Amino acid sequence: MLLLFQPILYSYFRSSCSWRVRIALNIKGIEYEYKAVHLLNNGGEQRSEDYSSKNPMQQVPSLETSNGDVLTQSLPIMEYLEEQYPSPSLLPKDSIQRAQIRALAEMINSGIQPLQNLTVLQYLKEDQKAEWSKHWIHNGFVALEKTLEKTSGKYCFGDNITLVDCCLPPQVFNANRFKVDMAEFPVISRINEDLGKIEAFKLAQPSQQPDCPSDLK
Ligand SMILES: N[C@@H](CCC(=O)N[C@@H](CS)C(=O)NCC(=O)O)C(=O)O
Ligand SMILES: *[C@@H]1O[C@H](CO)[C@@H](O)[C@H](O)[C@H]1NC(C)=O
Ligand SMILES: *[C@@H]1O[C@H](CO)[C@@H](O)[C@H](O)[C@H]1NC(C)=O
Repeated sequence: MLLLFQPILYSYFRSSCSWRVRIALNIKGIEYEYKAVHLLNNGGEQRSEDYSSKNPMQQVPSLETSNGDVLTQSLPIMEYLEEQYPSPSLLPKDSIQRAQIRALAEMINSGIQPLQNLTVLQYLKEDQKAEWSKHWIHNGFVALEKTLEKTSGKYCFGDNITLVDCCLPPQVFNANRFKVDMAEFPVISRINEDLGKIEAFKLAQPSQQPDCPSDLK
C-alpha cells in the first residue's frame, strides 16, 4: 500500500489530546501511521532530542504530514484536518456557530486539561494529586454542563458531530479516573455514552491502541 503518503501521528495511548486527534482522523477516514511516544519510559520519550525537535513543548500529539511538516497542538491539528479533508465536516459553515463550538472545545482544552497534565501533577505532592485533578475537572464540567444544556442536540452542538465532541470522551475518561461524580453532569454523560457507540470513537479509545499494555486492554 502507499504507506509513504500516510501522515504519522505521534501519540500515547492514554493521552487525552492524542485521543482527540485519533477520533478526528477516524471520523474523516484518514489512514495514518501510529508512532508511540511513551510519556513515562526512560524519563519520558517526549523529552528525547529527536522528539523535542518535532515538538518543543515535549508533548503529544504531533502530526507529521506526508510533506514532512510537523504540526503540534491537538486543536490546530484537527483544524488542519478539517481544512484538508472537509468531509465529513467537524464544523458548520456559520461563523457564530463555529466560534461557539471552538469555545466549547477550549473549555476542555485550556480550562480543564492543562491543569491535570503530567508536568503540573508532577509538581504536586503525591497525596494532593487526586484531589487537585478532581477539583479542576469538576469546576470545568459545571460550566460545560451549563453551556451544553443550551447548545446540545444529539451531540454537544446540535445533531452533528463537531470538534468539541472529539474532545469530550477523553476528558470524561479522565474525570472517571479521578473519581468525579458524573451523576452531577447528565448532559455530558448522555452525550459521552452516545459518542461511545460510534465506531470512529470506539477505535480511538486507549485500549485499542498498539502501545496499550496488555493488562490495561
Ligand atoms: N495543548 C496541547 C496539550 C498536549 C498535552 O498536554 N499532552 C500531554 C498528554 S495529554 C503530554 O504530552 N504530556 C507530556 C508531559 O507532560 O511530559 C494539545 O492540545 O496538544
Ligand atoms: C449537519 O450535517 C449534515 C450532513 O453532513 C449537513 O447537511 C447539515 O447542514 C449539518 N448541519 C449543520 C447545522 O451544520
Ligand atoms: C501543562 O499545562 C500548562 C498550563 O497550560 C502549560 O503551561 C505547560 O506547558 C503544560 N506542560 C506540559 C508538558 O503538558
